Amino acid sequence: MLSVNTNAAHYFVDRHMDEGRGDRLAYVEAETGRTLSYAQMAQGAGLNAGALAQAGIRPEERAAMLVLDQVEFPQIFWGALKAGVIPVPLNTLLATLVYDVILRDSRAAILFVSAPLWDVVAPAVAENPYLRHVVVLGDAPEGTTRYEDYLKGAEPRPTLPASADEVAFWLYSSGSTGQPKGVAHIHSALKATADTYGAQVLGIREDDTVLSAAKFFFAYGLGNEMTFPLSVGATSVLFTGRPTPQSMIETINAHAPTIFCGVPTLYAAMVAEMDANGAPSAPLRLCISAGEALPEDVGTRWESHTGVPILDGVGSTEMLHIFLSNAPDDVVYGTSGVAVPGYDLRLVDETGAEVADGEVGELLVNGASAASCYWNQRDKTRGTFEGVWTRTGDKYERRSDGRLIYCGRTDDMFKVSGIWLSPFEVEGALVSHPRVLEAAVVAHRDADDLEKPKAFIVLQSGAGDDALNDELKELVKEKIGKWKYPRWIEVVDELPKTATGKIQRFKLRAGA
Ligand code: 3SK
Repeated sequence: MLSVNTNAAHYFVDRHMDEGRGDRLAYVEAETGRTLSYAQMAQGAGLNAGALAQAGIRPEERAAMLVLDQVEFPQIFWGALKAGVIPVPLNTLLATLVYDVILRDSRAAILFVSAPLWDVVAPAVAENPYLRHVVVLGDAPEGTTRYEDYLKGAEPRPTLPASADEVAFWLYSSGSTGQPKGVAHIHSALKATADTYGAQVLGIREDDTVLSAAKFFFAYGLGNEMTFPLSVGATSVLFTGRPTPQSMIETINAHAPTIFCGVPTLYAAMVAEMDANGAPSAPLRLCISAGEALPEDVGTRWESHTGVPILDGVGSTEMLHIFLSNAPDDVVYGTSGVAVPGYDLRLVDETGAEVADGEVGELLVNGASAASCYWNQRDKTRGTFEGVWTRTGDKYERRSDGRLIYCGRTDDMFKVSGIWLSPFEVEGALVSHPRVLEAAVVAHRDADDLEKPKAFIVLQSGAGDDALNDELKELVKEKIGKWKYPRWIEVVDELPKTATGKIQRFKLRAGA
């Protein structure tokens, strides 16, 4: 009996050749104009699979990828899956010390690195006992191999069979408070996210073009510009540099994507840019947001500028993509929406009992895209993956209409006068002020050693003063409750964030 190969590379790459999509455009690089068709991607992946074998990299060994968003990324990634080698895309914004930890922890046997990122990883490579090959995309420093030379002489390889449950790739979670954790994902998880969020929320189609500000190395970006478009034969525009409001608007105008994927900080800055200089002229079909909750005001202003809603959603590296979201025909800003079809959600208290509507509980999720474990971290694995349920560490409240409201990370919540306070709610009120671009709220002890909210704010422009502080305190009192106003307000140039855009409140707490 003929059975379908459940290696994910078969579905996302090889299948398009059998179904006649070879000439379609899979990727275009916004800054350089370089392109990659579906046929070129399939050929490149086959060649990469052969090159790994030629270099002596065996199935289940790890291939670290410190690679920018460029057309080589999908070829290396899928080439590894075809060969049974585990690609480990790395956040391109980390420090040398963190690369050192990750390269040792993963025991990667080969590293692919984009030339502009070489200097930051080089000291970690020099000390590493496991790497047998270092392949550089671009000018190769001494002791490394140029990508083109590495591919020379390799014979293209077909896709090895892989079971649906077999580990396919890892992502390191950004570790906002601790050591990075290698999150191991199985082959079938990729298709599971495409079949659920990709098909049933985005409704992604072959004629879509996606632009994602989030890069490949982030689970959010991997879905946006790899799994979802490749599930239907659509096109992705790759933006290699740092996304700024201006560069994103220019790229939207130049490439006319139908789907734009951003994060709240970027949307807030783009809305400010549009207030000054107008909206992009190219028409979008849909916009999505994740990483942290989207402030209501940002969603409303974006939609009034562009005429297109932002679907705010929630995902995690552990669940691979979004499992809780607003839907295109059902957007309520200020809420995270409802469970994505295919996922079950529960809100529980400290004892594990389900909380009632209107009460705050930790969000647990059950779905086919859950990771199989954290590599070599048994306690953390057991603390997060509880049977079919994955703990998110996020606190939510369910409204009577079934929509969930974000209340903060489990460890960011605190009590004021005995009542739980959600930093996120106070932040939402603060950013509704036209002069406030971003806000973060943490607990700070007053003269009586009691915890009260303290706000750190980034202004759109200009400096803060007492009058503005008084205005903001009144605004919070009026909008969300008298006891919730920040007793202290500090203006800062920027907020500390993980590379994926989540505010690191623990850093503010430490210095608050
Ligand atoms: O942070 C999120 O909301 C997210 C969404 C999709 C995939 C991964 C993550 C962390």
